[in-house]
Order: sequence, then structure tokens, then C-alpha cells
Amino acid sequence: MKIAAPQTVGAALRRDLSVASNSSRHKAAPTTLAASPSPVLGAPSGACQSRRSFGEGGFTLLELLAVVAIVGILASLIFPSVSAARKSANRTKTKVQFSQWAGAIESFRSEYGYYPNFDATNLVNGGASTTLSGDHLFHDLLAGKRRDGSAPSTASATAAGSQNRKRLAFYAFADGDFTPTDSAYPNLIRDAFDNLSIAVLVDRNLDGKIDADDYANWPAVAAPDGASIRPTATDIPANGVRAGVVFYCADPNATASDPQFIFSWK
Ligand SMILES: [Ca+2]
Repeated sequence: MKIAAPQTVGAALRRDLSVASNSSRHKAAPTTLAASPSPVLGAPSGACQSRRSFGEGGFTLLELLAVVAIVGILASLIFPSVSAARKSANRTKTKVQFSQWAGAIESFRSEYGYYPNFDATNLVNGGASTTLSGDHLFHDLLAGKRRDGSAPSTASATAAGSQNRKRLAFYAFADGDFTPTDSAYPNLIRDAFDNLSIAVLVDRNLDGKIDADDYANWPAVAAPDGASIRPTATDIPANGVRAGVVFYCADPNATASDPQFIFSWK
């Protein structure tokens, strides 16, 4: 007769106890078993069920790295297209802004018979004050008042109040048209890219086009990197721009070596 080794007996006893324990649990919770799906009923033991649940609920390091890599690839694909779409939308918004300003200036001409004289720099913020009570020629001319609502200046013949002597409102500027009061350069007109360097030109001799007869040199504007860039002959139609008022500013992608612009007429 073969006698089992003590260790083997102990192991057999533990198996028996485990089976008894499982059997007891199964009996103690008949409702749970009945409600459980068939794979649980077919599981060999509670311990195995516990390990499987833990494995199914977590991620290995490899899985996490794979997820991170996939998210990175997706981000690299999505972000450039989102950025390009945002720039395209802002270009459109800026050109709409130019068109609205041009309409206001044409209204000024209809009223007074001539285009207004802007700052000698031919920039919408040329010589502008950064305070609400100060002079902002471009704004004050078209709004018929200062930013704070006070009467525009009549200090000279070209001051806003002198040119728009009837103090008519040709354009209703919104707060969003200006840089915030807490910015480095507050209360200045900006485009959709927060660009403050915006050129404005008018048909000074009223011949139906804007060309060298009106402006010997087209105004330079600041690129995002601070470079001063100026349109060249390739940017401007050979016979001038057939318009009474034009605007332009640097494109957000412009640099000194690659000057690009947002033109109101293109
Ligand atoms: Ca002209």
C-alpha cells in the first residue's frame, strides 16, 4: 500500500478545501450565479476569475506606449490642418474687415466729395493714441468721435473733427476691433491676427485707380517677426488697383525673406 507523502496530502487537502469553499460560495449566492453569464459559470475557480478580471481591466506598459504613439500621430496629422483652417478663416475675416472699412470711407467720400487724409504713415494706427480719450485719426474720422465718445480733435485742418466736421458716424467700431486695454499696445485697431500694422490707401487724384500717381511708395508694414516688408511690382497690378480704397497687412506666414500680404483686392 502506497502512502502519500505529507506534502501531497496537504496539497490534496487544500484542493478539497478550495473545491468546498467554491461550492459553498456558489451555494451562498445562487442569485448571482443565476444572473451571471455562462462564461462565469464555466470558470474553473474564483481565483481564476479574479485574475482574469484584473488583467482585462488594466493596461500593460506596451499597450500604453502604443496608445500614446497613436495619439501623437493623430495629433501631428490634425493640428497642422486645424492651424491652417484657423489662418484661412482669419484671412477671410481680415478681408471682410477691410471691405467694411472701405465701405465706410466710400461713404465719407459720398458725403464730403473727397477721401479723408489719413496719417502720413498711411497706416490705420499711424500716430494713434493708446488712450481712449486720445486722438486716433482713423477711428475718429470714421466714427465721428473719440473712443471715449468725446468730440474729435479740430486742432488742425487734417484733424478728425476738421475733416469730418459734421461728426457723422460712418462706421460703428466694436471693442473687438481694438487691442485690449491691458495689452502692451492698448486701444489700437487690429486685424483678425492681432496685427496692428495695416496700410490704408485711397484714390487721391480720383482717377478710379490707386497707383504710383497716388503713392510714390507703397507703405511698409510689419511682418510677425518684426521685419518691415513692402509690396513690390509683382504684388500690384501693372495699371494700378482699380479701387477707391485699399488695405493690406502682412500675412501671418510673412518674413523678411518671404514677404507675403493680405490684400483687400485679391
Ligand atoms: Ca488714383
